[in-house]
Amino acid sequence: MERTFLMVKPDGVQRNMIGEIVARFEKKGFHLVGAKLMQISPELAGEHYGEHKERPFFGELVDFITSGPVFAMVWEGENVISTARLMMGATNPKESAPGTIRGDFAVTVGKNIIHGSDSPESAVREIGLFFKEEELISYAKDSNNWVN
Ligand code: DAT
Ligand code: MG
Repeated sequence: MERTFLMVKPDGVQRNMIGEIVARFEKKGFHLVGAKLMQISPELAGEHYGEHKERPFFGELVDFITSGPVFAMVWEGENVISTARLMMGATNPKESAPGTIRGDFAVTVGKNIIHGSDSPESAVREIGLFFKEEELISYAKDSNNWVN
């Protein structure tokens, strides 16, 4: 079963969005296998956003993502990587559709509430950056039989 890395960013934590965001993925039918509130170090931020190192907003991005605690999660489910991206909405909240997390709750690209892996390769890389193997729990849930 596919897994993805999702994270409520510091703005989402400060705006009391953890519960709302977890609820959306739970109700969708995805399966939570790991979660923790954590403070990202500048080193981890640089690695996580390594693909953006040369972009003009990189410094701001690292400052922002380290500006307060984040809520890091791993979710499992059929097509969870691409479906979670759809549920998040476009990167720039100016373009994210209503009904998506960013479309409903964010205004500006610098403070867009949530991160989600954009491909199977990023998912594996990001899960490995944020979680130890023993922090991810495989468990059965009867309700999954009513989803898949
Ligand atoms: P996403 O978070 O949708 O995967 P991304 O990987 O392209 O988007 O960029 C990572 C984050 O960087 C994004 O969530 C917000 C910030 N960002 C992207 N483009 C930006 C821009 N033009 N100006 C400021 N911040 C930007
Ligand atoms: Mg990205």
